[in-house]
Amino acid sequence: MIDRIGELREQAQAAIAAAESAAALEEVRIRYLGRKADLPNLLRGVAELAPEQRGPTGKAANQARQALEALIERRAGELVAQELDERLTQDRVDVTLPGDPLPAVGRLHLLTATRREIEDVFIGLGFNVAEGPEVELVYYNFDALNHDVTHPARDHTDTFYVHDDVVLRTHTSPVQIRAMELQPPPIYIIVPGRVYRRDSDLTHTPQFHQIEGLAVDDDVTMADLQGTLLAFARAIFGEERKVRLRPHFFPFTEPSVEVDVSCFNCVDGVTADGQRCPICKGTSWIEILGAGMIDPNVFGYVREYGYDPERIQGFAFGMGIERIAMLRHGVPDLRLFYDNDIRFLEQFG
Ligand code: 2NM
Repeated sequence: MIDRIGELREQAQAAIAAAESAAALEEVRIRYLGRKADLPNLLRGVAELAPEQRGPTGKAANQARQALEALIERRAGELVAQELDERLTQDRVDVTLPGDPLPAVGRLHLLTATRREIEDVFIGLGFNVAEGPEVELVYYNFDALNHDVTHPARDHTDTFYVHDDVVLRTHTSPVQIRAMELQPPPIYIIVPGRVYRRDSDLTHTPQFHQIEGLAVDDDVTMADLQGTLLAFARAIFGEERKVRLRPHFFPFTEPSVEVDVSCFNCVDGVTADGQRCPICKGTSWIEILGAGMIDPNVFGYVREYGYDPERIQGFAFGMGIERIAMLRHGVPDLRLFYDNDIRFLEQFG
């Protein structure tokens, strides 16, 4: 009998040590110390033993029960501590982090993203990027760009005058005159930047953004202009695009053209759902910029810097960044660029 008690005690000890949860430990307790378990049964059977065996057997069984109860209590304590340990590890909070939600990551404004994409296209074609002043001399903004003294853009109702001979530039072309003063041909530059005109309605803001281009070399022709603009149109509006040049007038170029790109939103002016295309207004063509061959009169203003009107020729072009971005992304209202409405801004960049 005493041997049996020792055996049970050892089995129970091993089971207690192996219990990995409070529930498992409770099962062990019931199995070895519960009402129907072997050890309590043995204790109840002590009365039937021979008198000289009752004392030692009862003592051994009681010791075993007390020892097992103590072991279970200790194991239960270990499990509680272990579980707390795990919870604390899992629920660990970095109290050094800021209490507020992390600030939202910013992004580029659609106009900035568009300007950079256009710049990248022309950089890929060998152009450099030049910048210059927004407050400009009338000489650079108009005179050197072959604007007659009677040209309407010179009017105080069309242009912001700072002084008699100082304006907020109305285009970035003056930077191209400045660039030609600093560098003889060949020159291949694009000029992005803010420009200002006294215009304010649904489709005009007094300040907007342009990118102009200038290429001057011995043998630059209108075909080079056309190929350059075709590469630009395909990079920005899709590889399937065609371009067409229509005659136009600009003071600083002769001949001058307006440039259309084939519509990317429809086939022959009709959209996939049978509507008249809202982008090209059903015409299949979208005007994207103005361009032309530099008028020799413009080179006359920079002759002494190496631009002999008799020997060199070049092309120039200019586009509105707002217009390119609106066409490309279907932006319906120019004012969205300047309202700073996060719901608009978050969609781009
Ligand atoms: C345009 C259209 C046509 C242009 C001309 C020049 C310069 F300085 F070389 F004469 N810069 N940009 C130009 C020509 C700009 O924008 C619609």
